[in-house]
Amino acid sequence: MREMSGPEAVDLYSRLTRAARRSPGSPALHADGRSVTHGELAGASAALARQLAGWGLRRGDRVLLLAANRAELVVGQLAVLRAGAVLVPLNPAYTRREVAHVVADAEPRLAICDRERLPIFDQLATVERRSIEEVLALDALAISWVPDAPEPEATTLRAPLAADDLALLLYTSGTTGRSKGARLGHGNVVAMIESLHAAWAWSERDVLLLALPLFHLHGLVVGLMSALAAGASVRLERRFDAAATVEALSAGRATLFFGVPTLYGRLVEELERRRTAVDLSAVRLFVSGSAPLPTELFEAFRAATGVEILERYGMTETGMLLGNPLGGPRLPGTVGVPLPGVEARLVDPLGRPLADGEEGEIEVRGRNVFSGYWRAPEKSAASFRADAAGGAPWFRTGDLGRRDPRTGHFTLLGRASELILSGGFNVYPREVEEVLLALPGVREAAVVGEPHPEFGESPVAFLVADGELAPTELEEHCRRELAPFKRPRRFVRLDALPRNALGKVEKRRLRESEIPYNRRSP
Ligand code: MLC
Ligand code: AMP
Repeated sequence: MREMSGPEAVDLYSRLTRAARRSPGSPALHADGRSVTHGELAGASAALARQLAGWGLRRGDRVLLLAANRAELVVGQLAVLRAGAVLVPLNPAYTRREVAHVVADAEPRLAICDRERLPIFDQLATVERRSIEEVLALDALAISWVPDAPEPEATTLRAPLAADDLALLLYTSGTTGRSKGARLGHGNVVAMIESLHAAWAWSERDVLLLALPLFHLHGLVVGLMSALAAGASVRLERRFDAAATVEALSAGRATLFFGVPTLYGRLVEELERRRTAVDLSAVRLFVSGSAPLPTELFEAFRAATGVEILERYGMTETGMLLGNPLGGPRLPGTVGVPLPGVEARLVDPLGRPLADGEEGEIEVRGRNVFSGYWRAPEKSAASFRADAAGGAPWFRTGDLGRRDPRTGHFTLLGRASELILSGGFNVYPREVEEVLLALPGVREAAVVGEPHPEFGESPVAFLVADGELAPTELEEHCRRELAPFKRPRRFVRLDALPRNALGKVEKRRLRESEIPYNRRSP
């Protein structure tokens, strides 16, 4: 991997706007019918960064972003980085309770959101929103699309940043039921981007069709930021529409497409529905990740298009880790080999390295790996393992896998934690259980993932309740407290939860149980 030097080595904003200095007139973003060049994007974000600095935004301040995919959101993200502040992106579908947790934990000084999301900040309790000094609607920001020429370096606004200065605080994981902020420094994100540039041969001629949300690492870093840093361009969609995607791809409007398996499932349905052959040859690479790509889906996509999807594996805490090769064989059911700059190994429960062919937990290290969770020193320490040879510590992914002795490809075998992956979004059983337990009458709750044809997995809730509990009451409660993808697809009422001799709920038995379907009827 080619190492960068100077501010671009560690300053994410400088890296993202390098193309504005080299080829300002080249296309950067197409969104909501508007096309913007790299120069215009840098100019708009520089102007907004000056406004934010004038308002008093300081280096290291956290800024909450709560918005749908749109050009103004990209300007807002870049402006925050340019000002030396920290991006805290959040799902705009989150409920009051979900937003409150992140606000209380990250203590942002500023929030920037879509106009429709303004009311959620009024719904927060005074104590929850005490850190927020201002909430700005994206629609009210005066964004001027004037190319940035006079002030090309981000560092004119502030002292130079170091590699471990925070760039992103991405809320993820939460075996305790509460999501934690993964602290990604400028150096981490630049390393993630450089690794993908090398692995997938990004060039300024690339056009990425991106319909993934910009509040997760996949859409934000793997998609948007990698593209901007390569001097390439992004066709940013508000939401995924299979028919429009097939139209755009077959019309040659993109060279790259990134999706979660759910999107590929919908693309295959659309392609099969059309019956006539569709030429997708303008797209040089289709990538899938964030959740397992079933082998049948890989084969169905190949049958419909002649194209092999490249499956890769990563995490919010680390960026992308393993991937099938760009040039070599893409083996379905595997997530390939370590990406440039990433070291990966398998260990047993005591942390002893395993031989090829043996099953264990995947551990990784590299400049891409985060420094820990926000204000959670114990959780952070527990997620790393010291290196026996005195080298850099290993991050414990919690994912189980095996490496094929012949091909060197890794296969994922499941997770050490109970995380449910629904359409590429994480659902933490504990959070859903806590929400259910807050409803009067619910005595015990256990949430597990069950296979779902479209989303891969979906949550199902097993409940022990006193007296009558109307299904509508449960649904209404979940609608109030949980974003749609976290809501249990069905509720099953039991007299008691299965427990082992130590009193721990046996989730495996629930997952494997033959309990009748009993849709939404506790
Ligand atoms: C939508 N719905 C979901 C859902 N997405 N339900 C469960 N799980 C999901 N993921 C529900 C909606 O609420 C709605 O319910 C119904 O499905 C139809 O909605 P839709 O409008 O068709 O959904 P859509 O907007 O098209 O969303 C589907 C999707 C989205 C696949 C585009 O889920 C998505 O963007 N997933 C990607 C998540 C992601 O980027 N993860 C990356 C994490 S980073 P109803 O009841 O209202 O009809 C990471 C690291 C790495 O993991 O390795 O990349
Ligand atoms: P997140 O916390 O949202 O970053 O999700 C990271 C998790 O997604 C990983 O720990 C994996 O369990 C899962 N994941 C990502 N990519 C893949 C993949 N290609 N196959 C299976 N699981 C994946």
